[in-house]
Amino acid sequence: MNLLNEKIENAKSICILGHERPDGDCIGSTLAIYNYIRNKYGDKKVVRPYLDYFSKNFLILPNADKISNDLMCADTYDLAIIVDSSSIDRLGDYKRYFDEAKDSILIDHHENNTFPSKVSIVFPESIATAQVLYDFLDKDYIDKNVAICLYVGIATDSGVFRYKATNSKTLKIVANLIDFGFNFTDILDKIVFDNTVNQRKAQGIAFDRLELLYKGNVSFSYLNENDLNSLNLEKKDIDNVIVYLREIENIKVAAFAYQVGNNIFKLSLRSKSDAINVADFANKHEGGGHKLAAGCIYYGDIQTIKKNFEKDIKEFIEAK
Ligand SMILES: [Mn+2]
Repeated sequence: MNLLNEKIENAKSICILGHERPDGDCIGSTLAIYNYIRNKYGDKKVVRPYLDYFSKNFLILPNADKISNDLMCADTYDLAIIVDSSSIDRLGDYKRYFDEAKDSILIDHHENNTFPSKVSIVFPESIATAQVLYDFLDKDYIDKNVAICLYVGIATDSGVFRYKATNSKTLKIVANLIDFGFNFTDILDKIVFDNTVNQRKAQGIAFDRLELLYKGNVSFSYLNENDLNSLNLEKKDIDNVIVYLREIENIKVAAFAYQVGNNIFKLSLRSKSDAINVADFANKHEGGGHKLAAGCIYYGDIQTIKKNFEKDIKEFIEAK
């Protein structure tokens, strides 16, 4: 029995935790574990997944309605299982459930993971936490529900099987998962590709402001709070803008800035080259992430931010 299964076996009550603003990998991995424990133990264990608010697209995942955003639950748990989180602050206010749990285990794929769990299972070469998780689940208890959740985790974190860390192992696992017989194209439409009209309008505004910085090496655009308010959108509704900024010819890095406060913007970064590690760049600007996908913070009005970011990214790329 591996460590994950051993810890689940020995715990009567379990909470599952992930990072703030959870993405498809985080939500998929959380629900894969939830459904797996239910398959294996029925109602014999207390299992509570806690995540921050997420896009309603994910509510089609099996038992997504069991995810709680309650920060005030008085219960403590024998075991906290943490997914997809590179450091303790990524849990946000849900950290308290980890602090109060007697035991903990982390499943993740972020390089330089600093999460202080009792046991850490981290495979940075893996495209998704859901891919790491697949190897640690007892195959007898993977059913269609678990398979759908793992599939969504892998599909979303790999940019639907296009990003560089996607490999034959990823696709073999995905082949095993779709053998459970779910409509895997329909799920991708509903979770990844379909947008609301206002999301498309926000993308339109961002495309209109698209600029190339640093001699065409960097694509850059932004949305501010007014844009979001006028379209009745939240931050999570514009997560995919960076995907399109990356899909521009001849660029090395894509950057998308979105306002999170007065003179504060978060920058999503994507690199198209292994030689440019945007996680290293982000670490110097109050952020972090993966080699090819990271995020950080800049201060000032958008014109100042653009100027400073262009100078910083130029220096960073030229130092390589
Ligand atoms: Mn992930």
